[in-house]
Amino acid sequence: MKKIATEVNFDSLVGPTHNFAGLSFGNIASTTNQKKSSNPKIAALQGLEKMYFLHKQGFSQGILPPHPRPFFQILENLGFDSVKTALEQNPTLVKNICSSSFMWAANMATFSPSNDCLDNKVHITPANLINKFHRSIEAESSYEILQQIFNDTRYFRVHKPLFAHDILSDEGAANHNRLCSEHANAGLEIFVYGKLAGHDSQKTLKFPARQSLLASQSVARLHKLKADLTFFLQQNPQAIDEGAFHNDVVCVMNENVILCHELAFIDQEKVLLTIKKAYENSFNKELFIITINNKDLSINNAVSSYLFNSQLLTKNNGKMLLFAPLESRENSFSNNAIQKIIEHNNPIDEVAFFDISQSMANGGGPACLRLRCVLSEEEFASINKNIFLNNTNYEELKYSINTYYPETFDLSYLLDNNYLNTIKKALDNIYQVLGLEIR
Ligand code: SUG
Repeated sequence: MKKIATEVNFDSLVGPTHNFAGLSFGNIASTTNQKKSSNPKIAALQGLEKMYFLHKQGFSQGILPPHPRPFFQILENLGFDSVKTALEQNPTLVKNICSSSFMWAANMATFSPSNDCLDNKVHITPANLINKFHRSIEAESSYEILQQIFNDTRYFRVHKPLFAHDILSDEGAANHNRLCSEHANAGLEIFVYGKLAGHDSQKTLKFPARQSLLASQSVARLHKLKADLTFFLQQNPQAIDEGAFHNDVVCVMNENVILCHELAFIDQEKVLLTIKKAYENSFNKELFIITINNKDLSINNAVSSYLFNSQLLTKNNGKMLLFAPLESRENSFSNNAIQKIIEHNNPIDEVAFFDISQSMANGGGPACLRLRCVLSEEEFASINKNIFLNNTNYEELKYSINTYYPETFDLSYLLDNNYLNTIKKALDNIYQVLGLEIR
């Protein structure tokens, strides 16, 4: 068993073409806000301040760079002779190549710490995100970036994304959870899927199920996980149909806590009891299952407040902080539920609310914005230090955003070379601060 240094949360910086394009059918915020005007500068600063707040609270914070956008090669690949023609013929398609959706790092990959894997290596599989076109174009850059960061092959194995087909639809850590006695030790890995394989196997009536069991099983195989410590649960189709497009919209887990909505899973009581037994037998410690009932917080309110999309973080004293979006304080049902969680006997004893409204308007809460990576001391030491947030790179990144990020977005800007040069400068600066190459 390796000694674990820490859980590092890696957040991706928002990109300068962040906008609200209504690209994610099944994600209610994305559809509702598609006409809203975005502010890329404020969005990026909100994301950076979120990271800095957690860094100052003593949590390890990693930074992922924005993917290069607009992704003009896609227009070339589709036979357009110029951006102007593409804008005239299919503006929606052009919106896809501008999306800053890579900012939801929970969808970047599935990460398994070395203590969970039979070969004692960290395994990482970038998600193929094939359910939405604008997200599927992230997979290649995600692979490149993860390879650059986790490049010491003594410790890390970065796999290629699963083959890009509906039956292998993979949305990464948004449908993956881990329970353990403490981050330092081996854990149970819990994969959550919405359909067995292709879309013909989904049980939903309205919205698509994004994650397939076949994809989750493949990732578990690639990661060499221990069969008796690996579980596959099915999302409740009712929750998906009411807007819980990823499991992390209705559930969050950390060490010995499961916090979830009553309608998160199929056969919920039974499957959570099986997990509780496995957890308590393996780790000799109590597992707390905190279930919020539908009568106290409907799925509708869970989706609009994003209570369950909070980050659950273990503090130095062993207690947990619920790092929640501001919207979950503004919604009286979710605020009441949070106050009850804190008063009851369980490890969560504190809540902090944070404003990430630019991300929330596209359906991305605090937990969507981060990829959790548990690293041993040696693994941590092997990684380029520039990508861990400190006071210096925080100031440098803030400077790049304030200097080069626009305060609005419009498709017509893509015809303006000054605009394109400025956002290129933003990316060049950010990659330089992080000590990474744009590939
Ligand atoms: O995939 N929204 C993202 C939100 C992802 C949230 N992630 C987690 N739950 N982990 C999505 O639906 C909206 C883009 C737009 O419409 O412009 C978008 O892609």
